[in-house]
Amino acid sequence: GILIVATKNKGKVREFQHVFAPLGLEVKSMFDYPALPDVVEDGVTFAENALKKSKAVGDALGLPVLADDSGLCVDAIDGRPGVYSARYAGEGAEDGENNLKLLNELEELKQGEDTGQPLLSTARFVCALSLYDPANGQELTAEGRVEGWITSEPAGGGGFGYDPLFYLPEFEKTMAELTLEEKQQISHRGMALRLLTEKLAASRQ
Ligand code: ITT
Repeated sequence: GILIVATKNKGKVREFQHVFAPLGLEVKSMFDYPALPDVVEDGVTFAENALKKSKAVGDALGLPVLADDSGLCVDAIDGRPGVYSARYAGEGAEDGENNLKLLNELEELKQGEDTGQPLLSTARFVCALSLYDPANGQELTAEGRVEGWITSEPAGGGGFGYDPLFYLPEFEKTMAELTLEEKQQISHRGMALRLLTEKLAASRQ
């Protein structure tokens, strides 16, 4: 079978493939449907944006669609960038530009009191998933999160986005230093996927 994920983020696609390929599901993304228009993500919550994406693409294709809206919430800057995580340094910004902007902002905050400490603020990754089936209008939502710290010493080549800056004290590693498998076990996306699977099973009983 196939699973359509309403995303243009290659990092997300890789993580969904890692989970669903062993189950015999081929993951299709918006790279496979280039004619579909971009969805405007103007919701104020992750869940709202996830539903906008699954609904727009699901209705356009007439097939069940999974969507992921996610981001990084940093405590020292009042939870930003939050739902603006993908475009923090501007529309179409690269991961590196977003990461640099975040580090600069946090370094500026502690100007004058150089602590020499690499850990700049507590933070969390949040992931909202929405599974929408246009055949019956059913929508399932699940949210996952993971707590960590923003480090001024980026590390790791895995993952995507803010992963090199997201330090996990219990692993003494950043998210980008984990394997796909390890990230899946602890990440906001992994948690949301497990919750969604449970909800899906319950809804089919
Ligand atoms: P789609 O909307 O096409 O799925 P996007 O990248 O625009 O792709 P979002 O609007 O959900 O997706 O923004 C999510 C951003 O949050 C993403 O671009 C990263 O910067 C960050 N992010 C989300 N999950 C992450 C993860 O697991 N690791 C690192 N950064 C993550």
